Amino acid sequence: MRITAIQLLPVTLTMNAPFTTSHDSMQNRHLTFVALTNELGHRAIGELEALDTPFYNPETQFEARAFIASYLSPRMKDQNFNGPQDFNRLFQDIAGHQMAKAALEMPLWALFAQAAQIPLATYLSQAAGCQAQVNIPVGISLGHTDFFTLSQQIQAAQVAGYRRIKLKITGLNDLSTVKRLRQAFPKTNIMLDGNAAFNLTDTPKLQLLDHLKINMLEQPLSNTDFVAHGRLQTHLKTPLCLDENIHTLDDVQTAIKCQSARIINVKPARVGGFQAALAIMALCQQHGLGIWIGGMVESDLGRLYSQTLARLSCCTYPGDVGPASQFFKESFILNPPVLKAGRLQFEKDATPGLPVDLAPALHQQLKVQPNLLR
Ligand code: OSB
Ligand code: MG
Repeated sequence: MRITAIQLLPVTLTMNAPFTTSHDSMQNRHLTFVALTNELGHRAIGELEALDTPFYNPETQFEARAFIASYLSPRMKDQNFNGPQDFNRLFQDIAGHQMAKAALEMPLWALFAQAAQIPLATYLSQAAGCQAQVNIPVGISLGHTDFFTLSQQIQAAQVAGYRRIKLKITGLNDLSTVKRLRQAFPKTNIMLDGNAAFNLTDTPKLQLLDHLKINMLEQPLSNTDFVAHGRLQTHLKTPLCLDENIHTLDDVQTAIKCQSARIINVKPARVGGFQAALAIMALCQQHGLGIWIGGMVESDLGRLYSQTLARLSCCTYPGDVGPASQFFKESFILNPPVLKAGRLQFEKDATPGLPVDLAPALHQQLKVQPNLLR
């Protein structure tokens, strides 16, 4: 397969409400659609998931967009791909830039699935050696805010049927809010995401969580520290989950060696795409680590990729892959999967590739968008 055209389309989405973590507060979501066309005229559209700020990971939306335009796209031009795995062979010498790579790699998988005349979910499940499910339980990630607002949001999430609720915590002060929320919602499946807000000296305070039946604590400590997470886990019954630490398969090996976590949040964008995500999921399975698919506040179009990955039966927890309407009013596709009683519903697999009906405005914009490979 040859990629004959690559188009980049920057978009800005207005958030329903700011999404706040310990790293930053997102007011608008800047994204870049990456449309790949092959010699058969098939098109698949990926999305660059880097944030505006370099706090969650080193890439930023504006720099990664420029990197795709100046470096990755020209190198992709006229290359022959025998399978989606050829992507990583072509780019293996480039250190890092996982989100930029993923924006090109994931739609390439969709094009190969289309060429093979099978749905992307089936194509991925064959590569992974597990089943693609027709509907999946999902969780929701609630941004940091006050007790009263969170109480209302948790109630609404329960009405929608979400299977677990992730609360963002930004420091020790938030532990008392978590305690109050646990009292108000004694039965709710709650997990916490620290987004690197804590350090090891907080261990005695974090032990409070062991009494609050918290499902897991995601990334409490620094973005790069595997040893400290391993130490913290020896003092906590609450299982730790890693997010920011994991950029590569090697990072998962390190986490296993240091016993830094019992669960891995797999985000295909953060690890450079589907091939790396599948390798990480296989390694987690081998070592008995839990797996779930995380989100990057994607548009409904970009979210389709993480939602498709989350259909694989090797995922052991509900992911942050619910409808993007949680964040935005704008919609780029006409047929996003819908949530019914906390389960995301997918079409009975029929259409090859990643079946998307583009919203007319996006369709129109791609007609006038410059082709980087011209
Ligand atoms: O830490 O999981 C995170 C969003 C942006 C950056 C980091 C994180 C998040 C989320 C994802 O919590 C929420 C979602 O997309 O549903
Ligand atoms: Mg996280």
